[in-house]
This record gives sequence, structure tokens and C-alpha cells, in this order.
Amino acid sequence: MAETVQIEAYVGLGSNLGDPAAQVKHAVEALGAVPATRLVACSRLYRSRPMGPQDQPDYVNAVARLVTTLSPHALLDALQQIESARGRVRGPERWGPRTLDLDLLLYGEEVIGDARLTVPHAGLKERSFVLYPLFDIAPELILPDGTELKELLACCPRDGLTPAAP
Ligand code: A4P
Ligand code: MG
Repeated sequence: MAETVQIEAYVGLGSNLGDPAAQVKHAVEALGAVPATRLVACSRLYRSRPMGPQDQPDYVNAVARLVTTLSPHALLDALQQIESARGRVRGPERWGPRTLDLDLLLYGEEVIGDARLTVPHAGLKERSFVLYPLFDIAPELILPDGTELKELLACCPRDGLTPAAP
């Protein structure tokens, strides 16, 4: 019988509408209920200034670590279902405000570039609101291209990132 491969995946969570901290906490619970998937760890919640248009509220961001036997595309389907269930409406504006955004940051060591999925996530290496929460739960992480998370963090100012009030 073929062995089922368990993959360690990292998901970035972000929200800046409709009680963002509650949105992120609900989403973490929902990640724990995704089939064939276990929620292993979650960072602290952080408050961050908006990247992109500035006339929108601050964000709450976090990163979760999962172990899953889902394919990357099946995991993306599950993330998008959770976004929709939280009332996410995709507006016309790039990087506009949202109730919930779930990004697949890393899927094991895989490098994926197709019409639906870019993994590692395209913004991973330069976003403080991704790198600092990732460091909370995976300080020794090495990206598929061999870059150490520690090195990225050393070059990435916090840019207003602060722990969110509990
Ligand atoms: N897609 C491709 N790769 C991925 C991936 N690794 N994970 C595709 C998730 N989705 C991926 O996403 C658009 C399409 O990207 C999806 O249909 C999927 O097939 P979307 O969620 O509909 O659109 P988006 O999130 O508005 O676009 P984008 O360019 O992914 O934005 P980001 O990178 O998610 O950034 N400021 C702060 N402080 N904190 C934030 O979290 N987030 C954003 C959005 C802007 N500013 C922010 C934050
Ligand atoms: Mg997104």
C-alpha cells in the first residue's frame, strides 16, 4: 500500500475588516477543521500597517503551521472556502481591504508556479507581517531555495509591526 505523504505547510492569515482579530482567530479554528490536515502551531497575532493603498484600516496578521496530506491545490481550495465562509468579497482594488485573506506561504519544499498557485508565496521574503510571525513558530526554517528565515528577518525592518492586544 502506498504511504500517505505528510507535508508541513505554512499559511499566512490577514484581516482588516469586521473585527480583524476575531476573524483571524476564527480562521485558525477553521484551519484546524480542514480534512486530512492538522493544525500544529500558530504565531501570536500582530497588528500591521496596510501594504498597498493606505486609506484602509490596519491589519491583523498571523501565520499557522499545518501538517496535511492534501495536495497544494486541494489545500488552496480549502483556504478559499474558509475565506468565502468569512464573507470575503473580492473587490476590484488590488491589495484592498478584506475580512480574511489566507495565503499558502510554503508547502513542504515544493516550488510551484502555475495559473492558480505560486509557492513559496511571492511576497514571503520581504513582508514583515509574514516573516516575524513565521519566525515565532519556525525560527530554524530554511526556504526551498536554501535561504534561512533568520537571514531574511535580519534585513527586514518591522515597519510598524506590533503584537496585537490579546
Ligand atoms: N494565488 C497564487 N499563489 C497563491 C498562494 N500562494 N496563496 C492566487 C494563495 N493564493 C495564491 O488571491 C488572488 C489569487 O492568487 C487567488 O485566486 C489564487 O489562485 P486573492 O486572495 O483573491 O487576492 P489578493 O489577496 O488581493 O491578492 P494578492 O496579490 O495575493 O495579495 P496578497 O499578497 O495576499 O496581499 N497589508 C498588511 N499589513 N497585511 C496583509 O495581510 N495583505 C494584502 C494582500 C495587502 N496588504 C496587506 C496584507
Ligand atoms: Mg491573498
